[in-house]
Amino acid sequence: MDYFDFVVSEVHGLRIEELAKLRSAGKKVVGAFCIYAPEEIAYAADATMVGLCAGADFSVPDAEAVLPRNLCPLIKSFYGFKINRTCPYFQSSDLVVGETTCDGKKKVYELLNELVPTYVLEVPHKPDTAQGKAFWFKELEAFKTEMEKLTGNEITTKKLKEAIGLINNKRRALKRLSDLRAKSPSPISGLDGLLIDQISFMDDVKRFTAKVNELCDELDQRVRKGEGVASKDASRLMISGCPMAVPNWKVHSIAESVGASIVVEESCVGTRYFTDLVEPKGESLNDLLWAIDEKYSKIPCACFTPNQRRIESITQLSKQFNVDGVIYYTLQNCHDYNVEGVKVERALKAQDLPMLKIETDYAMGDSEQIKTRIQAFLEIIEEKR
Ligand code: BJ8
Repeated sequence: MDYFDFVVSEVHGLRIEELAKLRSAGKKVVGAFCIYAPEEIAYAADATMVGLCAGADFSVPDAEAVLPRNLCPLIKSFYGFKINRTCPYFQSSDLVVGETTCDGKKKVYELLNELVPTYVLEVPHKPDTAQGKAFWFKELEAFKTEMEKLTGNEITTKKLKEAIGLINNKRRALKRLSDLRAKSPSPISGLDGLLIDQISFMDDVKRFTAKVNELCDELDQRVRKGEGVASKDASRLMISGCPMAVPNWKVHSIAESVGASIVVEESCVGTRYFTDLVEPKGESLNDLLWAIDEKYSKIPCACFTPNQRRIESITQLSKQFNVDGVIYYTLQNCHDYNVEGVKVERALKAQDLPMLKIETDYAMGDSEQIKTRIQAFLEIIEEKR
């Protein structure tokens, strides 16, 4: 983990220096908030894509001076970061890519555009349908043109193919790491697993992929020796819900401090990012764009309707990771994930799996209350066993 701990310690230092060097060499940096931003297309134009800061509480008061308070903390956090200019990734971005997922984000991108050029992708809300895919294809084409305009580089078939390979390799490495966490005992803590997923949006892609694979080689050995971070009978939990952007480690650190073992995150900072690869069925530029279309249409974000794919994914993951319970994690005022929790709870009940719903923000004021609730949840799981 030394490499990843080092990256986090230097997340506002060396990585920013690297981005500055790229920019002085004429390359463009594109910031994004959502895994619907098609990285493959940005990289094919020789741009670098980075995730923007959206997981800290300290920027929220600045945002609340402008935005309504009853808005999701993730949105307030990123808007505050741009107002107070404290996110160096924002400050290093030539363009920000937004998307029409939830209403809060969609409207705040209009305000963000007053502060930094913001390009908004229109995401179909029924992405799994033929119409949805056709619509998204047009958006991908438009995004390709936008990236070519920004960088001055033409996106050729060869370039796009290479970029798909680059990002597929990153997703494969993350999936490999995730699969290792399915072992009992899990060879790595949930907090470390989350940290690596978070870093995947900030670090240099090739270097990051190599380091994740190196770590997996080490973890393979730990698994062979039966070594784990938590005891073999620690309750294995899934976290499912809203994404946890850096430095949001609240629920993981609380849950693991009271003896739980978090083994999987059904989240965009987790399985939703790396489960599917872009798998072209042909060699032309159009074939490659359709393959990107296909992959992104499978992301089961709660903003979409209906979203049965997510329920199926949670069911499948609960079996693969042999979980004893699920913490359903939502950010305050996130209607999509809050409402979808009803269906998730029903599906888990049908499997006789307990679920604890935690709705919170980035402040630490409710930490003790969350701790008590998780402890009580672990006792319920213990009794069931
Ligand atoms: S694909 S989950 S990364 S939109 S900002 S929806 S928490 S109210 S982040 Fe997301 Fe893309 Fe979907 Fe994934 Fe709720 Fe807040 Fe909206 Fe949020």
